[in-house]
Amino acid sequence: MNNKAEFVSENAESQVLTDGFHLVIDALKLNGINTIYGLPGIPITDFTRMAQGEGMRVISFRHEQNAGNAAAIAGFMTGKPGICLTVSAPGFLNGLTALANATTNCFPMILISGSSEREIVDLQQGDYEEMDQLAIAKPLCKAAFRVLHAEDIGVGIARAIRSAVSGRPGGVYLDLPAKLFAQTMDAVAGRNSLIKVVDPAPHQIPGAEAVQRAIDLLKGAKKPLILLGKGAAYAQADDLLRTLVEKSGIPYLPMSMAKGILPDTHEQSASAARSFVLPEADVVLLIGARLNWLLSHGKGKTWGGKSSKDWGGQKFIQIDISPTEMDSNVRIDAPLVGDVGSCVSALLAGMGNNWPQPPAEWLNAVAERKNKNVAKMAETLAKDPSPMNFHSALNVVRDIVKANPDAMLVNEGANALDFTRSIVDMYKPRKRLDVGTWGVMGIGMGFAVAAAVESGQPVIAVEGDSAFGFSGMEVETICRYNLPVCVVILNNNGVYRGTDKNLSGGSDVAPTVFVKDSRYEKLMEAFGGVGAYATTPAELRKAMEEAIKSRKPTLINAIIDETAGTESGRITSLNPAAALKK
Ligand code: ADP
Ligand code: TZD
Repeated sequence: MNNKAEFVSENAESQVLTDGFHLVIDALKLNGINTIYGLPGIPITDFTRMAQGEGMRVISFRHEQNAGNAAAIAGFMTGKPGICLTVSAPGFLNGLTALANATTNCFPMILISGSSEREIVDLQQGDYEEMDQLAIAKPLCKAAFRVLHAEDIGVGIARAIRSAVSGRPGGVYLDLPAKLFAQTMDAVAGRNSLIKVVDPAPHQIPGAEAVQRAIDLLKGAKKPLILLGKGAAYAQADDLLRTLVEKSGIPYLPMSMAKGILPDTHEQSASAARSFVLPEADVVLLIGARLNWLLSHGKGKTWGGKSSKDWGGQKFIQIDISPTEMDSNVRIDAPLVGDVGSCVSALLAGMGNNWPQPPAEWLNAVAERKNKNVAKMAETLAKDPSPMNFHSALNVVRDIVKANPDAMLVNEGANALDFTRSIVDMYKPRKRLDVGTWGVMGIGMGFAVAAAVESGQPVIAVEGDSAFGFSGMEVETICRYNLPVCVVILNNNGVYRGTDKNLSGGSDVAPTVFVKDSRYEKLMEAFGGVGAYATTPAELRKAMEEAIKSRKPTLINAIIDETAGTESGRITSLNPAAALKK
């Protein structure tokens, strides 16, 4: 194995050569990409060693899906594509779920997989880990490329970067056959073939007419509402968004991963009055948020419609970088196509200095509903039931996040997700990372690793006990890199709850039930981290405080009432059997 970026060929005297391994490393570094999340094996083992040798951070995982999730969320946090590196066929497939999830969530990432000999794959002659990976990846990502020649590596990486971050961000697949890595070429020609991508995510400026249309609609509103989505968080236009909200005086709702763009304690936040403002609002300004299932497709009872398919009568203004997002579910009266920063700047310029505040009647009605709900929640949080329930445990997490607003919060589960989202306030942008558009389980430890690596801040991962199981083995990774991750498992002995019964009366437990009183904390202890067992809020608080202070990998097994929680959390109605009960 050659560890040097350039070397003198033994055959052609004095010609300095480079190879495919180093051209890939150099191309990534040239574009400011210095971290790889992956899992070694043929044909990329040497690549991982060399990348580390060349000063890149190579974070090695126990399963590719977790490496892929780490890369995806690194992309969301930084706006640069996160890199996931896998071996061929099975490793590639393990990474593919994360790539598809990244694309669905508009997170920029590049899945780089080594692949087998093209000639053998294409004739289907049964190579080691044979698979036509490019064809399989294509429908699941934004773009897919294969590089066959060392001199094309620069172009391949440049195209992958641009595809991942320009326009609507997403996942890109880059296929690198084993033979490519060992190809050599003249070092100077190699260096010259690399591309430093200029302006990878160009601003997209909205048209003047589109801006005026949006302003006219907003100005005439009696009950305006702003909805911030994770596209707004991704855009890193935090100051502009805050100015827009405050200058307009309009109540706003953050979607889950948009929490913290403005602090959740902001007086214009209408989160605590969500079910009141959605059906009541007459003009809704969507910023980087799709009208998908998470927003009931912009219609139905949530929006004041008479039945589940009816339009509620409100008008929509939508800021999105993707023109085809408009009208995807309901009519968009004022589409504003462009990047969030450019669109919000244009709106602010058009609003001028004397923008009228929304009618006091509307603001008072929102405030009244909000205060009532906040008081109700405070009452619930003040209770101290034994055993703990979601509220009493999350009241502790809420305090810890308030005291540590720079900490990252990772969150997955069903009830563990829904309750955390509504109870734990966020104070800064891009701090809350969760299951996203698919509601996918398994992002937990991958996100936690990347959150720690990319931010350097303590990470709190609030996990349902089922959710944790999908990526739990990565606690070894967390210990290996000594990351300041505190995993809190809200343990109620099963999927959703731990109390289901076997309908046949047989001896197997119900499909949703786990081993009772599992000692998850011992998993962390097995690898040298800190394990804690908490049955009261006081024990949980103490363990979390210690974890944040010490920055030691910690897993707290927080024992929750096994009857607490509902089927699928807040989306019970999406279970097909719910229709039978109607
Ligand atoms: P949420 O789940 O928080 O509602 P979604 O993932 O549904 O958010 O929507 C995010 C939207 O943001 C996508 O439609 C995407 O095209 C858009 N988007 C992503 N980045 C930008 C950006 N920089 N400027 C404008 N829109 C963006
Ligand atoms: N598999 C994948 C990849 N994603 C999923 N969303 C599911 C399965 C189904 N599922 C949910 O939607 S939530 C959940 C599963 C298995 C786990 C809920 O149990 P939990 O959380 O212990 O994590 P709560 O707090 O007990 O509800």
